[in-house]
Amino acid sequence: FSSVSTLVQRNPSFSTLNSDDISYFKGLLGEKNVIQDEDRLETVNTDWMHKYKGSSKLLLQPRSTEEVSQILRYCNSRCLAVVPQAGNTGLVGGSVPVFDEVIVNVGSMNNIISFDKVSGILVCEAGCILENLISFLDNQGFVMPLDLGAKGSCQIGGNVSTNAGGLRLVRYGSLHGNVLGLEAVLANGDVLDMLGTLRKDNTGYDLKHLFIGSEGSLGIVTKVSILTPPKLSSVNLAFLACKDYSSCQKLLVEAKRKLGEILSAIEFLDDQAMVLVLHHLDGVRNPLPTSMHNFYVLIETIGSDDSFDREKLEAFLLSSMEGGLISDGVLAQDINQLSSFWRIREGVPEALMKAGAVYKYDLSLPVEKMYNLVNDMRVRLGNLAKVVGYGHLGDGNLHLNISAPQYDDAILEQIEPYVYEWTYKHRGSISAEHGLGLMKANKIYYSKTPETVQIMASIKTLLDPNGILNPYKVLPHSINP
Ligand code: AKG
Repeated sequence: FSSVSTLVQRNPSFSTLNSDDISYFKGLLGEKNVIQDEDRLETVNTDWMHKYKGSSKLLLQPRSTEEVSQILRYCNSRCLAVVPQAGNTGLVGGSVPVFDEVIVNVGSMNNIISFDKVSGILVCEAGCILENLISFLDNQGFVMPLDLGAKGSCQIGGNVSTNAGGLRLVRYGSLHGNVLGLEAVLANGDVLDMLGTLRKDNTGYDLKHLFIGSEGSLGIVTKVSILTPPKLSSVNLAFLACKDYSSCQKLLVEAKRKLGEILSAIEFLDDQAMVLVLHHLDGVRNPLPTSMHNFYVLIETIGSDDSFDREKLEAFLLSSMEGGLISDGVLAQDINQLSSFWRIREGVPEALMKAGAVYKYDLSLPVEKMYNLVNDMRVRLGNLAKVVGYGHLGDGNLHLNISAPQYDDAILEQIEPYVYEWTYKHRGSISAEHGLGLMKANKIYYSKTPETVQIMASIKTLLDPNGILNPYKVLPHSINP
């Protein structure tokens, strides 16, 4: 486990649990939703990477907004710290306790409340698993504007709270655009009903945005309403090889111009990522096996006219091939091939997990500079570790992952603060889509000015004066002890 929590001190103003607290929660939620079993606690105390681990003694499983409200009202009055948790698939230590915070898991709140087939607006509870929402919408002839590798276990409340980006942001935009409304419970138990289903509403400050991406530090999101686009009939996916990063970048520019409205995803991985996927994931094979290429790019189109879309895509691929931007490529011929191509890109984090220790950086950078960081990092680390680059080419979002047999301070010293300084110098963001969590709370100044952070801290104090919600995360520890 990372030694990160040893850098933070437990805030002494938080109370510790006593038997009266447990009795209160049992009275409120029933015995079976108040969990003290060690095995169950081990799972919810530990993050997906097995890198961050808390020591919470209590997991609460509310089934309604009213129960969440009662829990928070009580915790606030007792000054008990709380970690809001959904699918616990986060990558920055944001969804697990640092010390003994009470875990409030919204997974039992998993009902779809309504779906309007005319507007495409879905209203559901925070604990709905993303993949279940995707399947539900598919049956209705619609799609979720959000799709990501963790869809089988991540939950929409967590996605919204972290403003997760995923594979189709290039087409549908971020959750700040797609979430039309939400309901959130504040630290004092007050329920903020902002569950609007309107496309347009300019009546004052749009406070829902405070809860999108604030990682449960301002309130617990309990319900969301989301605008979902109709499912279109024609989906195509090309798996392409490029000789260098400059070709990937030119391909992006061409794809945006030539595919226009049908472009739905443009993702990339480098050869190191491909090697790891082929080595660690069962049943995955390289669709372009004749030689190893330096870069692979997936280009997906979604449109409403199969022959028109296909013609457009094929013309684009032909001109890119003739222009030397693509060195090889293949188009998925059926749904199985389509998912096997996506499995390669979506499987990179899993392959890295299986390879050993991994240092993860999720950066927004100017596309033309993005891969220079991977090259610079390789020079810095030499044989100490493997440096892997992949991510959302169309969004300028690099996932820089550094893989080593085990965590080692000598490696970390080569990576940080270099990676953050590099990002700052290029006016990038140190968290494109994963949040700050515990990992980057103290690094916020690389991407935000002191004045901005101060306003954030004031908002935090206004909404959560005792600081009980997700402490030690998001804001720097000097402000948010
Ligand atoms: C992705 O694969 O798009 C992710 O967001 C995960 C990146 C990572 O594991 O570093």
